[in-house]
Amino acid sequence: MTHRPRARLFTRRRFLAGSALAAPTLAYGSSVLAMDPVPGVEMPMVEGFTYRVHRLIVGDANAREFAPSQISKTFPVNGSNAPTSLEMLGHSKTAFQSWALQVDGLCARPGLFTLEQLRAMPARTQITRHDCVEGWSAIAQWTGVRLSALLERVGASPEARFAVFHCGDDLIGTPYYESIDMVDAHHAQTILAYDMNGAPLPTGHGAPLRLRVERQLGYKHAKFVQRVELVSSLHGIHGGKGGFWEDFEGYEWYAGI
Ligand SMILES: Nc1nc2c(c(=O)[nH]1)N[C@H]1C(S)=C(S)[C@@H](COP(=O)(O)O)O[C@H]1N2
Ligand SMILES: [Mo]
Repeated sequence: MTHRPRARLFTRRRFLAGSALAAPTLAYGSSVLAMDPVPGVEMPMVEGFTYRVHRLIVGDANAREFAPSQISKTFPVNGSNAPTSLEMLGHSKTAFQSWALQVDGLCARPGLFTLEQLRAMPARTQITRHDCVEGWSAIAQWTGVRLSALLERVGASPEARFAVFHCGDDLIGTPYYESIDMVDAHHAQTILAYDMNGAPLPTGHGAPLRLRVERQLGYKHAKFVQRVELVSSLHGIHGGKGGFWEDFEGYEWYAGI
């Protein structure tokens, strides 16, 4: 995979940062700077600033949603195009009928959830734009279980600060994984999607289940999710930076757009 510079995103970030500084009250600006960055995540200054600005200015606002007529005719498959775990490959041959998502870590009721069970839980459908760091975007409709509903079902503990998504594929011999904080985990548009454009998620796009975390860049949207682990710190997870590309390429953990 080649990755191009992110000129457009930095421009957008400068705009956001600029509007923060231009805010009428200086007190507001300084409260942005005084906010704690995410404990346990080392953030370079620009990333930390983006995170703070997003949390304070964007708040829990939704990412833009689009009309059905705006759905892209083609949506690229990027990164892995299939799982590599033998278990998941086996399940893909039987339409994932006996497959189950594992949810564990810091919660009162860890458990396994079949696709049927996930489909019976509170769902959301949204038409959103996926922005890849490599410079392409595409619009699709996604339907999935609200991550907040799943966290409620397992009784996530107050100590849980991050949701880690372990995937059934690997790149360069390491499983893909990603993580988000509880603000994004509880966001209305954060779903584990099982349908894309009204049909079961195609293999290349992450069947049976992929994360949609609409206010962040494409690499945060973990495909082939087989386990959600609730943790208080990212230190014990693989390289400790909270995601595959974060560990291997130094990508930002907070990829807000
Ligand atoms: N498990 C897994 N998830 C992944 C990737 C991957 O290689 N493996 N690639 C990421 C990247 S960089 C992007 S842009 C999107 C691509 O999703 P798509 O194939 O549905 O376009 O998935 C993200 N999630
Ligand atoms: Mo991407």
